[in-house]
Amino acid sequence: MKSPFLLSFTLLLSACAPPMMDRRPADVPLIPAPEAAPETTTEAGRADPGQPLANRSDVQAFIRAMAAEHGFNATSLRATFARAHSQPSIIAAMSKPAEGKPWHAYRSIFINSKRIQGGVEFWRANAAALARAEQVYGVPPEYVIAIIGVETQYGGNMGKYRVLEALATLAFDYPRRAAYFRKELENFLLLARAEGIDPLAPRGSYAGAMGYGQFMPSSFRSYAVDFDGDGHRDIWRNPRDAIGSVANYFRKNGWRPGEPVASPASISGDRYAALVSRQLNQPRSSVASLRNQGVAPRDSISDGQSAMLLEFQGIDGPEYWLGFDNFYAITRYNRSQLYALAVHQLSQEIRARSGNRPYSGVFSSDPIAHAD
Ligand SMILES: [Ca+2]
Repeated sequence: MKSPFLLSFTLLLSACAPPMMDRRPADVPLIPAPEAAPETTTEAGRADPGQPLANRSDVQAFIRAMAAEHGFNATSLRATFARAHSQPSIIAAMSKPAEGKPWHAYRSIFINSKRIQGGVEFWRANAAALARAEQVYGVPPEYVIAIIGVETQYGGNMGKYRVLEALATLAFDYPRRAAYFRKELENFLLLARAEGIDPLAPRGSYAGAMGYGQFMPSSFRSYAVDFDGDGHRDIWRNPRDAIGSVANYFRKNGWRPGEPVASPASISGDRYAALVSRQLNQPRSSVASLRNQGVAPRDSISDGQSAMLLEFQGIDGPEYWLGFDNFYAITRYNRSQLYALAVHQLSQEIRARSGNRPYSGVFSSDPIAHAD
């Protein structure tokens, strides 16, 4: 696992840090933490959208560091930053007030006929690459598809910001996450050089997430693969590379081939309430021990499977689910139980609509209403 993730996860657990911005779905901002008071900035560090980034002393210091540490040509980097500007709209987007959606509202954004149909079509169009990704990485097609569907509507919404400007804006004009985004900017310049891309060309989200699966630059460098062997890792225009990269990300972050993801749960007695897992932890109880405490999967799941009890706010009250190790693996992609359940349910809908058998015999026994 790459270090920014470890760092961010540690910060998340400390409960005082902002949420991870890495793979936020483009159309559903996760909840930004309340804004900290802006730290004092140097004269040169103040946002001035009219001024090219290359004119600022903090950017010039960054360029010198990139030249010293990574052998970049400072003159050409200055020329690049001379054509880039800090974007106040990005700071505004990062500073939106916190807004949490209950599960039933979150769900309807992703589990609807448009997103399901898009997934069916994406599967049809990319069947060979998806099948090969399952062979190589052990991740079933519907989960790779659901991730790409939730993140970017199958590539339809990959973000309109220049990645360089998004990362530089947050590295130099957003003090509370400056260190993280400075590192991502560094990773971005390194990947652009390695791939032979003009750093001004790639587009992404306002937080610098890129391509079909919305990879941050550090994720790109750790997990992106050239899945069609053409010599380029192109997660922006090449769905085959995007598919291989998402599957590789999962495999490297704990996906267990052949194991289930989640199951609706039945509850009885009064011991279940204390068992609800509200943190993003690896499941630690066995299905057998949960069963002894009044919590049972509605799908057929082996007693030895590790599980955690999850509670979601449905329209008619709480819904209970068991999440397994692969549910936890999905939260490595985006640190949210809502996100992981949306990916799981969307994947099952896509598989069902594609006329394929359910994965591992695990399929929600509950009819799922479609909110369109
Ligand atoms: Ca390729």
